[in-house]
Amino acid sequence: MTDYSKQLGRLRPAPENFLSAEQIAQVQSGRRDFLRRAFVTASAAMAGGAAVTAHAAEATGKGSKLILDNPPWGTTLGRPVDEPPYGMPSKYEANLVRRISPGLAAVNQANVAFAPLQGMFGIITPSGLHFNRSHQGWYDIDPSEHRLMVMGEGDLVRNPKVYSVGDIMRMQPVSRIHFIECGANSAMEWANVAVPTVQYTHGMVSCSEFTGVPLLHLLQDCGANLDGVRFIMAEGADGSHENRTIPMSLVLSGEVLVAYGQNGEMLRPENGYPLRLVVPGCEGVSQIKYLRRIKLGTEPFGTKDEVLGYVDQMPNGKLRQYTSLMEVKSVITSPSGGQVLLDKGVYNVTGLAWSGRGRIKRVDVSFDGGVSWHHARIEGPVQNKALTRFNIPWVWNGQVAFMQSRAIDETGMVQPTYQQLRKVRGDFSVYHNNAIQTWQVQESGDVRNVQLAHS
Ligand SMILES: Nc1nc2c(c(=O)[nH]1)N[C@H]1C(S)=C(S)[C@@H](COP(=O)(O)O)O[C@H]1N2
Ligand SMILES: [Mo]
Repeated sequence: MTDYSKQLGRLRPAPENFLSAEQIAQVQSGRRDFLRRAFVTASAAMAGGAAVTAHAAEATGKGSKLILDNPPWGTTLGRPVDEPPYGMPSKYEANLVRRISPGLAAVNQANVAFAPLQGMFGIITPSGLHFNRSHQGWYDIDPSEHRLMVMGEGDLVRNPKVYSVGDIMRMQPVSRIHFIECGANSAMEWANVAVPTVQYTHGMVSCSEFTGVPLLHLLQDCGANLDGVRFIMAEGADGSHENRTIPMSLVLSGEVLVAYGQNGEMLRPENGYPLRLVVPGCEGVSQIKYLRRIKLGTEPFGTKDEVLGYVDQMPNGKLRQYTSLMEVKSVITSPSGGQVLLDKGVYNVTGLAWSGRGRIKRVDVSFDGGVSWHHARIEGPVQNKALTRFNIPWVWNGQVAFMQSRAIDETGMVQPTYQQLRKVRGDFSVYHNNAIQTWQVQESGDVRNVQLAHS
């Protein structure tokens, strides 16, 4: 194998991931001058997802001092182990946060905060960075005052019940890793608005280990006539009273969960505490937060959230309804829009792939805009309907490049190009954009969000 270590490239994160002047001042206070520059550079790089600390230290010309000197943390007593009682990320990571897109102009409550995909590793989204889409703002609901009702049309449910959170937590739980993606993820790209970073192009997807009870168990517990039910309606307790129709076939598969756990602790309030529906593979809007009601029926319910919105306008002017499956998709998360390749050499190109139909089978990566493709290395074990991490080394020769990733799932579905997608869907869509993303690397090393005419 080639030894790439001597030609290792350096990556600068997206501008917004640099620490602000204020934060830099914080870092500087109480530290010796020569240490500070190295730290600021290194921490800024880490906030952007680039592991270049060694280079950052060298760049200041103080690399040897940093390893030879005994710094304050090597000569003093550290902080008490029980402070703070709930741990937080390092203060040097303060810029890796959720953000509202510059491309969206809505009030803050009824908006969406995007996850900073450019700075994450692996497949689990830290709960504090899970994207947050709330139509009416989020709430921190007292779990002792929260109830979930299961009922049905006619005599579909023999014993309609009202459950407390405690009732549900007493049942046999399962824990499963799944992605949640808003149907409107990458919506700006339909109009080729070219928002600057992967946080805004793809940051409405996140992935957690959810713990809860299969909804099927609750229906059985209520004596539901499982053969007679064809659709269920799920409704949230928040001001938007989000409600959606979900096909009974998904519930019967056992995959739909009434979840209370997220990444080993209770759900975060922003993500639906104390109960949310998890509908693996379906668009985010079906995954009702603050879940308060399940109603069983025989026809789709035609709720406000599937009539007024979440429909796809097709080229012939007709509106397509109930398209809730999230198709196979992937994106390179680093290097990505707004980041800068600081010199020629080897980079680890990394990204995420997912499919609402099941597991990811393969991810191909191109550096020439889709002319030639290389198999990326997939990090296993690959989970069902979950984010999947891919990596591939790449030598940047200093010339213009067009980076793309193309995912293929276990059912054989292949992520389409924009040309292929627009041919079927036309130009009026908002939701369900799973097209191949292109990042242009310019000669300067700047990475930009572009769409190519041919792909
Ligand atoms: N009760 C309720 N559930 C909701 C919403 C909401 O506003 N209220 N937003 C929906 C939408 S559009 C999405 S994309 C997902 C987002 O889940 P998250 O905020 O946990 O990322 O929740 C869905 N469930
Ligand atoms: Mo959404």
